[in-house]
Amino acid sequence: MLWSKYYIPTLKEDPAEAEIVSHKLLLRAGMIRKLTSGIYIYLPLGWKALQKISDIIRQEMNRFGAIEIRMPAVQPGDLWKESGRWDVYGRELLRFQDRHGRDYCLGPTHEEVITDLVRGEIKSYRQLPINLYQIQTKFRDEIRPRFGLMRGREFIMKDAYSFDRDDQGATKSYEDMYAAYVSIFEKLGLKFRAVEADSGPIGGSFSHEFMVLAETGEDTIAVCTECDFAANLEKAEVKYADTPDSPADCPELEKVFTPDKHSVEEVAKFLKVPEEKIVKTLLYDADGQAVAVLVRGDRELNEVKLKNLLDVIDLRLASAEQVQQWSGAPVGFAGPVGLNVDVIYADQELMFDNDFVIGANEKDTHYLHFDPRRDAKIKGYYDLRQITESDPCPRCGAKIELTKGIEVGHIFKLGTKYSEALRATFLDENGKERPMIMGCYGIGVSRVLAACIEQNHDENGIIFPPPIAPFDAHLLALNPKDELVKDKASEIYDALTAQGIDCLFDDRLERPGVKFKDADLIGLPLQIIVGARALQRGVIEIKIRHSGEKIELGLDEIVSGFQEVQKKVFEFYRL
Ligand code: 9G3
Repeated sequence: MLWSKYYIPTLKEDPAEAEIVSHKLLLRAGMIRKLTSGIYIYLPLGWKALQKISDIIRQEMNRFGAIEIRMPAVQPGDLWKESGRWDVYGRELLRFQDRHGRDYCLGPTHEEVITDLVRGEIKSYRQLPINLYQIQTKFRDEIRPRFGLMRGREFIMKDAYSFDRDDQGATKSYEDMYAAYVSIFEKLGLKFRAVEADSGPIGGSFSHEFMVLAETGEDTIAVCTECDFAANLEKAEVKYADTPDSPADCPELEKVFTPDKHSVEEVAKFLKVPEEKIVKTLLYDADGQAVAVLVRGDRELNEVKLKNLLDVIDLRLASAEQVQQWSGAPVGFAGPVGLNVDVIYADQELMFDNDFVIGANEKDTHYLHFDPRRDAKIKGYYDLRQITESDPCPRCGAKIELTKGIEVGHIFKLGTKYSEALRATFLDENGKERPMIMGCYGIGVSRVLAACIEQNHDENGIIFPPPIAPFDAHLLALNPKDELVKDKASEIYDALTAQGIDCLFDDRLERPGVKFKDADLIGLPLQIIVGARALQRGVIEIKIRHSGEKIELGLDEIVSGFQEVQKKVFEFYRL
């Protein structure tokens, strides 16, 4: 493709509104342009990369027996009313009416649509299992879309849905999709980890997220240094190697004056006790219930674990008024003794310890010598805290590490949540009517492009792994006014193209510096540089974008030399 006949509007500067590197580089490399908040136009280079990502996904999904379909973006509200989700989702679900006044939404996902299709078509166990998928735009009206393709409102998703006759079949479907995802992300040339994840409101019992490892990732994952344990921090369970011995007996509660000492740090310093001998009392409004949670002062509560324990829709920190009302004291002095709440839970770490400092439910006052089992009505002790790097791996006990990731895939065992709600049933071998067992499997296709750039860039621009790169090679004719250079570059272009190498030929009448900068910015894996001086020495130069390494090739060995270097690059990405 000749640059002069293509459309790549590169930018010299970072656009002001771009906060993260992938957003900056997608704009500067002329790959996307914003239409409106959270909604983007994919320009030629961006669209070409997205098509390469989609083709790899399609190839692997088909290989694992999934069948491609295409569902509408516009969905009838009636289906969402039937599934009960019309009233569960708020303004994130973009709703509208047609000319007859009927309700619709712009599809944020397609469980209802696919289940409605299947309930009308599948009647017998002989027709199961079936796995249908699509690659389609989704719309989710995020309050604050930001970070370019990372968190857009309209985005491209591959979403697949499996239907099985029994749980064993559903597990097989899940394992097949897990294997397909591993293969997809390997073939995309990305460094990733599959991690145990929380299923959230979607329902179902089990899920894995696929994370592209990048320090700018929004998610934190816990990864074991020895075994293959890996979990999203939201889900990572904390295991106690052994039950610590029961503590010594504890002196009686003693009130102490702690003038204006609210935070754990202030109280610890003032009373000269370590933070782990303080117990934080966190107050929550859980679907209207007043809930107190006790965690050690040096620990973080994991709100996802709490939400799953309480099984509530709406969990929020108590307001200052609620704190005053429930504890009788301003924020910072709440404690479990004499607290006016519906229920008190504690992190399991407190079960075998005592002699803690707690708020005394009185302004500027704390208690010493709190013994959880003696002094408070604790409903139960559960794993409620955030795992830390000093905790042992919950599987093998070895050291774990926390690292950042970008969620690009999420697979769920759904169970019968939608097949029951929409009565998608089949007749089994004995003619008995049963609900189909479902699974659903998503990949954020447009987010993969952003995550790929977050993981693969340097100060000069993008460094595309070959499978995602919009072109295989970037051919630069440094002085196109020089007939020799121009002719040789065109000859190389034709020879590479004849070998099936997809080449972007920068034939512009621009200075070499501009061409070098644009080539590094766009980040194709290999640059082929044709310059007058090198030609006089009978050579051209190849530059490997990810390492910066430059290799000279004689004019008679260009195609074979290029293919040699390309092989080296593929090996680097373990392709
Ligand atoms: C909504 C809105 C936003 C949503 C959902 C529904 C996320 C919703 C979860 C899923 C689960 C899986 C199939 C592909 C893989 C992910 N955000 N989810 O259900 F109405 Cl506004 O989408 N769906």
